[in-house]
Amino acid sequence: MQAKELWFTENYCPDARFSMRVERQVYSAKSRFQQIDVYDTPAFGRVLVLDGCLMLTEKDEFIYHEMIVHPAMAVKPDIKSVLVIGGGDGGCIRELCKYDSIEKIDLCEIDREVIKVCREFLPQTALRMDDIRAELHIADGLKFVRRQKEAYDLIIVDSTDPFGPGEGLFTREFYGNCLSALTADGILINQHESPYYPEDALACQRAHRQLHAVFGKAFVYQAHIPTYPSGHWLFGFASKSGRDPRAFDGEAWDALGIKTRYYNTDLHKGSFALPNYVKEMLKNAESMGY
Ligand code: AG3
Repeated sequence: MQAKELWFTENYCPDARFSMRVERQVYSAKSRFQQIDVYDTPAFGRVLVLDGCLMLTEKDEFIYHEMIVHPAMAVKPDIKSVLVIGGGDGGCIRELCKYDSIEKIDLCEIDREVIKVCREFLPQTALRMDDIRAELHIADGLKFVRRQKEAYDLIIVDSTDPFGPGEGLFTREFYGNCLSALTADGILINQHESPYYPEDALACQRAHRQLHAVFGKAFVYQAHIPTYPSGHWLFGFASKSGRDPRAFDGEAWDALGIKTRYYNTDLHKGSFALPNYVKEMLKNAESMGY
């Protein structure tokens, strides 16, 4: 008899799922906040799953982490202090550490177990977590950011979906506190969910509506991430000055010589060009009531 195959499946909506074959389960435990699983898979390498949702895979995490960090850095090269909310896997820290100009990176992760597990099983993302500029805070991002005033040039919200521990990180109150925590020309980037499946699209609209209301202007850009729902993922860009992220000095960024596998300055410009249905969705969100 053949050995039984093991598969991980994420449910995208009641009628669509995504599966990958699992070679072995590396870790599985419930923390105070969520179920944490790590699997080895032939198609995507080692993967991290929180509460049944795929957070990252070794094969394609570079796309997400490059796209959540580099566009903001290219728009505002003088960023010195950064706050990452969530991101306990260290992927954002790794990309931020490519800039010598960054002086301080605070990471605020609610679940210390995520950091522990990623340090042990996902060195590919966690490897710069001990960089001298990085300081890890085990705290609720919602509360942490409330106490900060004009402290950060860049805030990156690297959260889970807006259910469970990440829920508060999509609210108007949170974005308002981020606005006060930013310096004069500071930038907020958030993972903005997918526009495709209905529930994700609604999360996307809510996030955009709140960001737009709080910052007065909010831009959205996209990336193709094979292992996230629908493969089409959005990011939000909002800044205190309302600057347009499509206006930036690409040559200056190229001159830094930073090595990336997905991001480049042509792609930067293109990533803000959105499909019509997404544009419409976001426009409708801006005029939705509160
Ligand atoms: N944070 C965004 C993950 C969202 C994926 N959602 C899903 N699979 N339903 C990823 C954290 C990586 N640093």
